[in-house]
Amino acid sequence: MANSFQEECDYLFKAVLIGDSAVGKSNLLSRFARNEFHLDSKPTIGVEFAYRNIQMGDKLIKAQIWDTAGQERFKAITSSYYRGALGALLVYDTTRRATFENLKKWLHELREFASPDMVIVLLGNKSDLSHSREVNVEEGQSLAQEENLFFMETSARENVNVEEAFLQMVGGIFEIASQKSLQNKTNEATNPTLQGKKEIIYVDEVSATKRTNNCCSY
Ligand SMILES: Nc1nc2c(ncn2[C@@H]2O[C@H](COP(=O)(O)OP(=O)(O)OP(=O)(O)O)[C@@H](O)[C@H]2O)c(=O)[nH]1
Ligand SMILES: [Mg+2]
Repeated sequence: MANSFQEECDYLFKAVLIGDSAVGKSNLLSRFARNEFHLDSKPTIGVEFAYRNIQMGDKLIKAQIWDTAGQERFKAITSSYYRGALGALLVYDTTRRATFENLKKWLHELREFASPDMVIVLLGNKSDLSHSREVNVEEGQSLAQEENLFFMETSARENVNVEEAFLQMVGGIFEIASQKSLQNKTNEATNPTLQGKKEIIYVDEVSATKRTNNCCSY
């Protein structure tokens, strides 16, 4: 049986997880990709990937999600990490104010390395730990409003809003990709020399070597 990577898709979207160390990035991803949660997970070293196929209308989307360490010592990989990414989940820990204060630094990095029309969802994770909360939901909401981001509080542990967060991001990317595809079709109609040409833009070297025949990214 084909696994989710081998299955043919209409779109391949790359997205990244970012945020300070131990905010729960890897557990959000393992919850979304495999419905797993680990209380004793180790800090991520280097970069890891996970895939999940998502049906949106009549299109099958393969979401390729990149996860890396929040620790400063892994900063050297930054530009390749963001290359080709169309979405980001920016995560802080609702029980550690410092991770919320550091969001400014992450937003600065996004502005420097990411595409300007990237879909960004801000996530306040560990909402299950209400007794040790240090950041109110209103603070998250107001930062998101100021910075023009989507926002949600999540719990990877209790599986609250995890699916919703990833789907919001993928849905946002899909909307932009559909608009671009419509625009390309309009251009083809007005410029006959473009007709029949299929545009395939590779996300990065990794997906270029591994991609299935029909996958393309926008
Ligand atoms: N209570 C609770 N704990 C969580 C939640 N999400 C993650 N954790 C715990 O927080 C710790 C760090 O989680 P990770 O997913 O490894 O954090 P990370 O952001 O990937 O960290 P780095 O890889 O170092 O950047 C682990 O002990 C997890 O079990 C959550 O929603 N609720
Ligand atoms: Mg991690």
